Amino acid sequence: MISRTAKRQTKTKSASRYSPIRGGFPRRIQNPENRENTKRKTVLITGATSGFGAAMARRFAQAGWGVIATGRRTERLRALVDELGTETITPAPFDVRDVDAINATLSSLPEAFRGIDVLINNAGLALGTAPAPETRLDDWLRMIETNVTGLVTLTHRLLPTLIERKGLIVNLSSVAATYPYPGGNVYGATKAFVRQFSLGLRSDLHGTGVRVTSIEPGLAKTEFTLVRTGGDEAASDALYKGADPLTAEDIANVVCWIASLPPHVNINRLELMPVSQSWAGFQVYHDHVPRRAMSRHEADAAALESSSVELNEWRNQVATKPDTVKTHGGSRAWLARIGLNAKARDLHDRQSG
Ligand code: NDP
Ligand code: 8X3
Repeated sequence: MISRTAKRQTKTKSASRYSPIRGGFPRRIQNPENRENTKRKTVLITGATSGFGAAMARRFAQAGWGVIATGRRTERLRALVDELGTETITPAPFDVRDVDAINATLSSLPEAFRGIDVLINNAGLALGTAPAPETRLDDWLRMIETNVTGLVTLTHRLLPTLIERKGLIVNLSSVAATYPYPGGNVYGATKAFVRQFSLGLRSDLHGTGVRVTSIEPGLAKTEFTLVRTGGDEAASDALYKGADPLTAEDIANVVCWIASLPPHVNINRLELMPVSQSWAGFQVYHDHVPRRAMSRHEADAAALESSSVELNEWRNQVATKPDTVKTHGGSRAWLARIGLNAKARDLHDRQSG
């Protein structure tokens, strides 16, 4: 006959084998954070190949969740699986704009990852910082297809399972949804859609037990700015340098906290910024001052001046090797985005006499 103590020890031992990080039986885990031996929950994270998404994959794995990681860059998904283990995370590579790929991938998930409790609609991007008349229509359409159409497609596909499991939907909106800035045009509008869609879903899902949250971060250092500027590392570095921006881990911690709240608590909207960021004033157009958009080089000069890069060195480079000059987005919009409007205006005024 096995004594009570021995029984307890056997139970504890087998529970500890179910470490979500090292592998083991995936359906029932001991949650390292609340020490409860509960049925493991599963989260699907879009855009897990970089930034917020990758940090969330790690954070949820650490908290004992099963993670379905999506994104287009399969080699990065593979690296996450190597890091976290096949029992904890499964890759689901698809482009959120491709409905057939979404359906095919979700239909062939490994059995242990089929019941999805939390959907995190994180995949998204901004393209460009130019004012509306100077943008490329293709960029606008791609932002809408990814940030809006992709997000609603996946949400629609997963609603039945989320309702059945009284799940949670977390949508990545942005401060750009609420506070317009020059050059934010369609990006900000897609994020306003995401915020409003989240609130609308809350209404429609009333009584189902499904929770919905819109997360609205400000400046956060990820690959976001590299993507936005078409790979301009100098612009990305200048934006984050000395600003102590939010990190991907900050966002991951917030989202994981939301997912771990008791089922009767819904965070509707959550806006967060780094302490270094706050709001600037309105811009006023005076009809007696001629409107002249800053040239790309003027904008760069102002950005560089303010980001403590050697302006003279840069001017020299413009004069001698203009083709090698890295630009910062090429418009006042970029400066507004990084809070340099006043500097830009000064420079503009000085240069135009
Ligand atoms: P990153 O560029 O680091 O990550 C974006 C992720 O989205 C990547 O994993 C990328 O994966 C994925 N993605 C982009 N397009 C597609 C697509 N068509 N299909 C599938 N996946 C796609 O940026 P962040 O981590 O910063 O951004 C995450 C979210 O947070 C975005 O929605 C962004 O708008 C929002 N946000 C970001 C802020 C910031 O300052 N960083 C602030 C506020 C909101 P892959 O390329 O492999 O497909
Ligand atoms: C990203 C934040 O301020 O660059 O959504 O638009 S911002």
